[in-house]
Amino acid sequence: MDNLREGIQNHIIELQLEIDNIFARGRNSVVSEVTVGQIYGGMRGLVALACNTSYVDPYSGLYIGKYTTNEFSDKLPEEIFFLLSTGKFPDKESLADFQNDLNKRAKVPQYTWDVLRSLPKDTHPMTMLSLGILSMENESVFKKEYQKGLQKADYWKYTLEDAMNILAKLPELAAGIYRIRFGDGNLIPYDSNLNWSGNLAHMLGVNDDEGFADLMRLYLVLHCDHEGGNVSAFTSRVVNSALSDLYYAVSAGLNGLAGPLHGLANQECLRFILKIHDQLGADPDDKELKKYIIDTLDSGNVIPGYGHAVLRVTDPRFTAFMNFGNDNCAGNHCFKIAKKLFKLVPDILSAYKGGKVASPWPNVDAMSGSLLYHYGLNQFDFYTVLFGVSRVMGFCAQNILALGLGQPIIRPKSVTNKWVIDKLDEN
Ligand code: NMX
Ligand code: MLT
Repeated sequence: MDNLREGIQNHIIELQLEIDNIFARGRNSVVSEVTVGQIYGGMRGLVALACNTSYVDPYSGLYIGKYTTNEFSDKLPEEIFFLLSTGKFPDKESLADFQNDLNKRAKVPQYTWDVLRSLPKDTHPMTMLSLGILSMENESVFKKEYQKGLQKADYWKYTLEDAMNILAKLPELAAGIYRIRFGDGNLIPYDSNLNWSGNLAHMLGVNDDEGFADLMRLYLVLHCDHEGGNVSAFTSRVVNSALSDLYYAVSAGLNGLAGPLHGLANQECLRFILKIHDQLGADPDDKELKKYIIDTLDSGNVIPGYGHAVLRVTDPRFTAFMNFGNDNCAGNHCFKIAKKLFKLVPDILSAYKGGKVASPWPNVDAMSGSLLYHYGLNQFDFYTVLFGVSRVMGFCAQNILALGLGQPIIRPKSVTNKWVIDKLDEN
């Protein structure tokens, strides 16, 4: 992985130069302000972080570097990790070198399997993923080097080592979780002739179809990163900013991803679709489906897979999944219901309670489950694990770059109501 390390090193130098120039133009310049609404409203829309792995434009969606979602969605996840962390796609040789390195590190230690097999049978797969990674924390190269006395400028290099060790093990870990939790517990061996996503598809043992392997590739590409302020990436970065190593930081990020307003929405979407199927049949008419959606809202529930804290258009990742579905799963009943929901939900959400929903459009989670279901991966409790495997690439890249740039511990200031009242009185 020499080329990856060198690519990151060069990227850190470029980014540092940009930051130096920004600081030269005015370290104390005001570029954003905070409203009372934002202080009490989850800081949505507040610009208070820099993240150079990816950027989410409210109207055109996810960019990695200069590439739009459409421009990178045909790549391999390994190429995406390279892009996230170096700002460039790898050439052939760098890709092969990176993949070889992943192969060498792919084996999950026996003690992790022992931990996972000792859990209650109905443990959520996201708990197993987070715990599986945390169980390996003792392997952290960063931690060992830090204890020996590591220079700050080298933090990122050993964090990269940890990232490689974690990323390499994710296909085996995730597939093993699936087979322990939903199968007979026998693990399918890793195949070093396959790439990262190909191995995951193979070791799940669900489907040998090439379409499924391609869906895994697309899935792991599309969920990789979504700038720095989302719950899981931000959590991971905050934890790592205390110099808790990447095992702690990744596990923490995954714990955030496990919430139904974030990554768990993908399992909730399929649950929602299956309920519609059970109650209204495979081909509900628009009128009854509209009523179902409105009843769901009136009973105080969200429509999973719709809305976003940043996006204000249909998520291009949703569109990429829908295009895949049109090409590969057009006749599937879940896919058809997901498409009907796309036709109806935005108008309903736009009009709901005077338009209080900021974005009525589908996000990444609205379609992905139907595609997995089509290929026989129908245990929807597992879906967020796949989201997590992909999103760990973003956590790793964000933390490596932040450490490379010498970013300090994250510690924003909180205030009391009294402070806000006094401030308002002053104005
Ligand atoms: N269904 C019903 N109500 C919604 C929805 C939705 N899909 N989206 C937003 N709202 C409500 C929201 O609950 C809030 O209501 P209240 O004032 O009563 O608390 C109101 O609209 C305003 O919220 P927004 O400002 O539009 O959205 P916010 O930025 O707070 O939250 C989400 C963003 C993504 C958490 C929210 O849209 C949501 O809960 N969506 C459904 C869950 C989901 O799909 N999450 C996945 C996001 C992507 N990911 O993978 O992480
Ligand atoms: C996403 O992938 O949509 C998220 O991580 C949620 C977000 O960006 O807020």
